Amino acid sequence: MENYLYKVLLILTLFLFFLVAVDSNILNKHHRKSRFKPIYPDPRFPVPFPINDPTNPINDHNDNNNPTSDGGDTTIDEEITRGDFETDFNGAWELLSPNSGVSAMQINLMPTNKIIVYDATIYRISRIQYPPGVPCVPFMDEFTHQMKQDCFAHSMEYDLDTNQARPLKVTADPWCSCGGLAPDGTLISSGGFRDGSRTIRYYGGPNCQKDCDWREHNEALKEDRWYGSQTILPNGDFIVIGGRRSFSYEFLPKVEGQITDKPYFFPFLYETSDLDENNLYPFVHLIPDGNLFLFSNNRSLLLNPTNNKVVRTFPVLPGGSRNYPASGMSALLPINLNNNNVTAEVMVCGGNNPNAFFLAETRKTFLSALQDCNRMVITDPNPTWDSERMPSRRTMGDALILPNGQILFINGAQVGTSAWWDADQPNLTPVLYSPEKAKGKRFKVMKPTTIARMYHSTSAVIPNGKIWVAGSNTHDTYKDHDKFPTETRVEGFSPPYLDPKLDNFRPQIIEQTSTKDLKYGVNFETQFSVKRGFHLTKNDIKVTMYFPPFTTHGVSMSQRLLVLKNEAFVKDIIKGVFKLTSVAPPAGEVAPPGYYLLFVVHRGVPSKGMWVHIQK
Ligand SMILES: [Cu+2]
Repeated sequence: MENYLYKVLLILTLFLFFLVAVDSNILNKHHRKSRFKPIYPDPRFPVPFPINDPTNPINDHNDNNNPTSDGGDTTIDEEITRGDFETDFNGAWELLSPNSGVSAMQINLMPTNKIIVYDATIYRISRIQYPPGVPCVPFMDEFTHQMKQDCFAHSMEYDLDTNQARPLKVTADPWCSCGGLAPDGTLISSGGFRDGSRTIRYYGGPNCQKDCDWREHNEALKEDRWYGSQTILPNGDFIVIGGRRSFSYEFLPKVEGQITDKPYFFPFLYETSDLDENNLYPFVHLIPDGNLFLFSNNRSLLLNPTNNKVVRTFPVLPGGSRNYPASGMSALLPINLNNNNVTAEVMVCGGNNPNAFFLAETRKTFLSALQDCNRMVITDPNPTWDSERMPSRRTMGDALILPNGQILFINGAQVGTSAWWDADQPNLTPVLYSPEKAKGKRFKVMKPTTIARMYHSTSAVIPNGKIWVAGSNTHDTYKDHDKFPTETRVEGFSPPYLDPKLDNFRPQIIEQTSTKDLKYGVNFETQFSVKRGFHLTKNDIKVTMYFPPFTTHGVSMSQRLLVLKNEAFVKDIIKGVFKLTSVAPPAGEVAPPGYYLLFVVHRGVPSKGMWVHIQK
């Protein structure tokens, strides 16, 4: 009997608890619609995550239709897809280095967190000399016909941790060349000017661990590659396409020190060359079916790099010329691997009139750069260009894909073209582009810089999510005093996602317990924490992988961002750790082998990048 009474009491108690729980849930639901702020308990006991602060100005609980905050509601539906955090922070600039020694004409971020920079050697000057013990380079002075010594470094390794530059030695002129990061972490650069026009140069990788320098192999290419484009292929090899009067492409040798096999004549490059050329540094994007999208001047096509056949052609992009020297920008939009049919969409923006270079060169008349920005889904059966207007005109800009999938247009000028002294009115104002937003709402004007970054300027996404901005030299030498002096200053630009107010929502990858060696198509785990991530669900998190491009002349070669498919999501509330299982990209066509920066993105707010490596 006593036993029976106990049981009844226990059931009654449980029932009461249940009622209280239901009631508080109803109250919570009311709070959601109420204009009154909910009252928050005093966090007297240690809790795994800080309790929501209703005074925080960040919209923690917006949804796609209603981006206004109603305070710190805590009832979250697992199925809800919430929009990205909105912020009115429009970026910030800082000076990272007052003088990096070498003007950054060509750059590539390395998995060592160093940026390899090189300029042309033809100037025979920079702002940093070889250290003692490194012999100078003898050269023939073209004006005096005398042999002279060049003791200036034209390349350097920029350390992102210390912002210090270490001079490097490059001799065969890599002026207006191209390059890319090989799967083993070697930077491979090809082409250049005169003695460097057929050079393949190597830096770092397994052949060198510490204090590396360039390893140059001259006459390794079959044709001159001055203003050519280099792109990584699904198997990790490189193709190098075009260059001045080189209407062909070739495949870089698989082994360092060997020479290429043969050039493949490619009429498209000839057909798209006009009086001002306007077909140099063609835009090349590897798309997930393994074909290469090639854009030159105003035309584009799809090339199969394994059988060298043109797969299809695309509609002409009207409005002007897009490649060097008109110098527009292009990017492959993020590849979303959550879609069943993986599509590929490209964008081509800015540039100038086909005659703009001639007028700038001969009359110093600088035509206004183009202001249009165009997208095309190239995997569509009947693709067409969809055009919009950028907030400002831009030539010689960079189009960088940010870790969260936004595109940043940065650097360049508003009038004129590429080449020395051929532009004016620097475009000091970066523009952020959100490709997923509705047309008309995609562009956001950022805070301007004060330093002109025009011809021979560069920029790069670095692991902390900032943009490294350097270079700009509109002269055939180094000028200290000029309207546009030769720039060796390095700036850092923080995009809106680095708003300090978003820091509590920023994921932090726990590198020790996260997978860094990925295999195609195989699930892998990333662990991370978020200070204010108590209510985080799988839908709030994206994992992205960024291939660090080789950037020069407004072209970021091999640049791509992949949005991975997430499988499982486990919260270990006690430890404050999230464990996310994602599917590695399926194949080299989607993600060529090599090093990528992996980011965990929480509703648009990216973590710091972690280096991962992917292969078969
Ligand atoms: Cu150039």
